[in-house]
Amino acid sequence: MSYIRCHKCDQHAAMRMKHHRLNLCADHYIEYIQKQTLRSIKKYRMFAHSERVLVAVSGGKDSLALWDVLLTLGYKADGFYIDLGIDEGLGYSSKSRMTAEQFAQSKDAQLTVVDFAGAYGLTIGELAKRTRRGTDKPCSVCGIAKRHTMNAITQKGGYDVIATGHNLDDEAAVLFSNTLRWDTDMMMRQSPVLEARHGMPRKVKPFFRFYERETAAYALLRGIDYIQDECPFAEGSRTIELKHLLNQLEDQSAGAKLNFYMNFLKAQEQDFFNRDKDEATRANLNRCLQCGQPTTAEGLCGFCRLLAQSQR
Ligand code: Q46
Ligand code: ZN
Ligand code: ZN
Repeated sequence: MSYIRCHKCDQHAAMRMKHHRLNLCADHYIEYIQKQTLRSIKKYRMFAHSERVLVAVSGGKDSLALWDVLLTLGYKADGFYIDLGIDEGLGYSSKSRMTAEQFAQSKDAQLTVVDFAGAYGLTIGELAKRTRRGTDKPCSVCGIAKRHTMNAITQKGGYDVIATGHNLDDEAAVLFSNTLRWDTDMMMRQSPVLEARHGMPRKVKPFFRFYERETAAYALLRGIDYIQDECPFAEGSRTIELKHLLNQLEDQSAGAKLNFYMNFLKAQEQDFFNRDKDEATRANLNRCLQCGQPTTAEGLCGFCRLLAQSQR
């Protein structure tokens, strides 16, 4: 019987990557993902083995796979999970929290869990309703709250860097959205590494070169138990629409997404965008009077304003 063979050994190929013209068996695929992650970390100087990394964990495949790879590569990686209290429908937050906790336990790794409602006295949904920012979806409030909480935990725990599981599909969709609007300010800031500045920690995305199906395959082949459901509010989002369009392009031309994003990074390196202007904007950041985090606003940062509004 003929079957597709691994390019490195004679075993049955568990994963086919058309864009790289590479087929690998389970063991070689796992090794490939780990080595490529290490390569990205080193090439983009994301962090060193001596530094403490905080992995933002959602309970999904990308963040758990990333945590698994970092631990396997010997990095000092702890996890961080925010329980947003999104329990509409199938109990998304409860399920994802349990999944993250079980993974941490199985690896004997440290996971910090922040119960948003416990910390701030209301769930994300309630915060959105009270501040009238998103009556049907709390996403804009959720983004602000997650960023704020993540920065706070990084500072409190003395971490050097935050690592998130964003993959190529995520990054290409953001780039596509920014390009459709020609939002050059946002495009200038999109990068696998955002350096620490003005009190904000360094943020890195070690999986930025992997397709979503590649991180999913890694999680499956490593036997990682992850939550497959998306947050119920993600349904019908603009990002998902853009991902579908990019998938259509990819179907017609293998590697389209990778080229789109990697050539963008190349253009950035060649100073396609004016960095001086971005530096000037960032140099003028203020400190929030309530929490001390950097903000473009005068007085309170976006998050502290939300909290203040919710208490009125
Ligand atoms: S922003 Fe919106 Fe996500 Fe928050 S409410 Fe859910 S879908 S989790 S990435
Ligand atoms: Zn092999
Ligand atoms: Zn603040």
